Amino acid sequence: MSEFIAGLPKCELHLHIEGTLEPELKFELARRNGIALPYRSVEEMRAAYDFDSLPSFLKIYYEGMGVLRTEPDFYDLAMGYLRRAKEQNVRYAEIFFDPQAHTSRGVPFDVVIRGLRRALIDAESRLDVRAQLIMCFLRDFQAEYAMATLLESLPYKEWIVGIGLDSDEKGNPPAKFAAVYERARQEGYLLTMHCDVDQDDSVEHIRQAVQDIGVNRVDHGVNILEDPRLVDEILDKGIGLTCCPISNGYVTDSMKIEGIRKLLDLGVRVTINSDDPAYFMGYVAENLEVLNFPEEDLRQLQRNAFEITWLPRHVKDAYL
Ligand code: ES4
Ligand code: ZN
Repeated sequence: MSEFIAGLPKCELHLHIEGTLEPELKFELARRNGIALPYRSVEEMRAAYDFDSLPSFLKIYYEGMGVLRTEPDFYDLAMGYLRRAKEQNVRYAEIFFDPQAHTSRGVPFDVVIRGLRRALIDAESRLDVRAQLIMCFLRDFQAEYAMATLLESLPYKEWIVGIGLDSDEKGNPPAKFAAVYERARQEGYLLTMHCDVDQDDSVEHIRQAVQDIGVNRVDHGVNILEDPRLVDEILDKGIGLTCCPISNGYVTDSMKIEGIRKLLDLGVRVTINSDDPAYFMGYVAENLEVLNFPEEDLRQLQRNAFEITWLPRHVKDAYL
């Protein structure tokens, strides 16, 4: 790890908390909850992480989170991530969570959010790492279930800064969730969504997200380069992209570093993030490392990240 990257004050905006579940904690939670795992060791578990596409990754990701059952489980998950964030000099994070990945298997919404929220509060006072939560809907479930989840979240609105959309994108375009996004906007949530790399209709999905839904950010979104007019539009609107090179390398044939380079050169507010670090074996510092960019570019990537955070202007300015 370069000293420069280690020392750089960092900000992470594309991080699935369930994707930070390291094998060691998975074993600990399984033991605590009396769940049998089909692996005998951390090494065996990691050896099963042989995904090469989004669906093959998602299968292991959803199976893995079955050990998360109680409020302390979610606390330990988030606290584990925030401790690592501290070690990497991450000063601020916006953290995705997937409530439906838990409610769909019988874990109540309030168990999930109370555990995560308590970790965020403790991390701020004990570690001086600040974070906010973004609630993601699973796009391969029906829009009605997303809407019901949105309504279920309203009593906890003060603890959630915005919404996102993730999981399997094939056949699940942004338009499917137009009504959910409209209601979320009315409730005061900020809006982002995944437009994963190299999907069947990547550019059309980015267009829907930006023009029809009116998102504030796009998660991934590197394929926007295929449509220069859309690039101009996000430049005008100041929309940021949260890119994840190591993740790209797992779910497609490339980390898309050339594309990230091009977006940066065009002045797009591109940022570097880790996505699912426990599965892709790299936190944010490792993702910055693989780029091999000059120091000034790495500084610019962090300026972009703090600039597009969903923090009040004066708080943002204190980081910049
Ligand atoms: C994800 Cl890499 C990726 N893509 C879509 N949804 C996700 N949820 C967690 N990781
Ligand atoms: Zn993601």
